[in-house]
Amino acid sequence: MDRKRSLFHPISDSLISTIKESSSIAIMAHVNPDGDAIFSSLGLANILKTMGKKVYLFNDGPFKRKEIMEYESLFSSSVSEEIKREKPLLIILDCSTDDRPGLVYQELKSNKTIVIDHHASGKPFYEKELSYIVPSSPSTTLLVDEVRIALSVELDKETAKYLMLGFLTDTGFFHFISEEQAPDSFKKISTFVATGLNPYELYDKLHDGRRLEDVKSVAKIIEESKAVLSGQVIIAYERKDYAGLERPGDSVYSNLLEVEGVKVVVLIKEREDAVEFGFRAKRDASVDVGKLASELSGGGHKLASGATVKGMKIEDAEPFIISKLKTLVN
Ligand SMILES: [Mn+2]
Repeated sequence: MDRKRSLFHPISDSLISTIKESSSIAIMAHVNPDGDAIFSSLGLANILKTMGKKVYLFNDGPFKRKEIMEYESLFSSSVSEEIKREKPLLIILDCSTDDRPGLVYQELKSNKTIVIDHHASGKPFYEKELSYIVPSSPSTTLLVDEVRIALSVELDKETAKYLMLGFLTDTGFFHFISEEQAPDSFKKISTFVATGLNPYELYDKLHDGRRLEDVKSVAKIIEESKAVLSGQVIIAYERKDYAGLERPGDSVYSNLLEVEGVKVVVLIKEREDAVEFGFRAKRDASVDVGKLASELSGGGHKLASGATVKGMKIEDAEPFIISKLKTLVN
C-alpha cells in the first residue's frame, strides 16, 4: 500500500449533504450485535445529536456480549407508526448484506439509506453515492470518525470512548491490526486518547467482570478442541447446551491461535436447524477466511469471518469444513 495515501478514502459530498439536510435519522447495525456494531451506533448518534438531529437507535439484539449489555435500553427493536410516517434518513452501520440489519430494517427499507461499513465481502445493497465502504478500515467506528470530521463536528470524550471501544473490540485490543492499518489508525487513536480516555480503563471494561462459570465454559470448549490437517487447523465446538453467559468465541480464538503451527481456528456452533461457522486466521498464514466465508454466503474479513449453513447437521460440519480447508492451508 502507498504509505502516503490515507487508509480512509474521501467521503462523497452527497453523503454529507444528505445527513446535513435530514432532521430525523434512524441508525441501525447488524443483528447479534458486537462491540463495533453498537459502539458505532452510539458514536454516530452522539455526533448527530450534537448537530441538533432527532436520532433513533434500532437493533434487534440480542445484547449478549458483556461490553454492550448495559446499552440495550437505548435501542429499540420495533418501529412505531409515527416514526414510519416521519420517514427518517436511515444510516446502516457495519453491515455487508441486507439481511444483516434484521427485522427492524424491513420496516424502513424504502427510506433514503446510507451505508457505512468496513466489510470486504458480501452482497452490496446500497447506492454507491450514498455509501462509505472502506474494507481497509479496522473498524466501522473509525469510519464514523471520518464522517464526523467531514461534518465538522468536534470530538467529545464520550463519543471518543465509543469510537475507540468499537476499534478495540474489532481488533482484539490491537491484536488484529495490520501494518498497513496501523499508522492512520493510531493517528485516530491519539485524537481519541487526547480527549482524556485511559486505555487501561477501556481494557478493563472489555475484559473484566466475567463470572467464573463463564470462564469455565470457555475452558470446556477449549478442552474439547482438536487439531486437524497436521495441526494447521484447530476445530472447536460451541454445543447447543453451552451455558456460558456471553459469546465465548473471542476467548476461544485468542487462546487457540497461540498454538504453534496453527493457521486457522474454526468454531463450529450448533444452532437450531443450522450450523454456524466462525473462522479466525493467523496473519502470517496467508489463508483468506473472508473468501471462504463468502463462498458459504457469509461475510467478514481476511482474518476473521463467519457463515451459517442452514439445514446442516452438526456431525456433518467437521468433514465438510475440513474438505474446504484442505486446499486452502497447503
Ligand atoms: Mn465491524
